[in-house]
Amino acid sequence: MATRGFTGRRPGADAARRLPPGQHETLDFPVLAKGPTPHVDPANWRFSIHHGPRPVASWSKAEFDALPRTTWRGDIHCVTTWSKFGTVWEGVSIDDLLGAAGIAAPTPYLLAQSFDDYDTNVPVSELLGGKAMVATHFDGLPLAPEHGGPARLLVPHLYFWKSAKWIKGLRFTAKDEAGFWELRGYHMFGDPWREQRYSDD
Ligand SMILES: Nc1nc2c(c(=O)[nH]1)N[C@H]1C(S)=C(S)[C@@H](COP(=O)(O)O)O[C@H]1N2
Ligand SMILES: [Mo]
Repeated sequence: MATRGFTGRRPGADAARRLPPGQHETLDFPVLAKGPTPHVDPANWRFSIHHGPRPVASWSKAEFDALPRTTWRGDIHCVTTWSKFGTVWEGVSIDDLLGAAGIAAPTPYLLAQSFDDYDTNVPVSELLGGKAMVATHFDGLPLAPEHGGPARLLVPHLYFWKSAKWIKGLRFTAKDEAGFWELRGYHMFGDPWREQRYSDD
């Protein structure tokens, strides 16, 4: 633990074990997005699930806030090579979301869709079993707008572009359909431990 946090030096044993290949630790929380932070008013916010074009379930902010809550602590990894250790997130797990909707996943794939016309594809199996949530809080505070507030997807075991900020819903798709960055050369799956940065990795 002694060398944790001393950036610019060789990582200590703990950091080395926690860092996927080609990554380094950062103590900041960098902000990255394809465009400016969209204005998302929590009063009008709705979260919806679609199966293809068909609406399946939808929640207002108040309804969403009444769903069962989950906390997750761990490390996140951005494809631009920073990793951040020991982040703490709170929100609604995808398991609890589907449970509240009263459905089982109707297809093996989905697109997370955002208010800034961003989307990203994730296999449903990577979101279930407590592996992902729609996060509303970071480090005990409501998620800041630049980090995706009021709510973002959190899929911490995949590169962070899969964690769609300003999320408005999930759309189940029959096939694995490429999202915004996946259409622009990024990997369809994005496992940091297998260094799946670009489509041919
Ligand atoms: N809606 C939306 N979500 C997004 C993005 C975006 O442009 N729009 N960028 C992605 C990328 S490329 C990264 S690395 C992370 C950055 O999250 P952060 O700004 O909280 O660090 O958000 C991801 N989620
Ligand atoms: Mo990114």
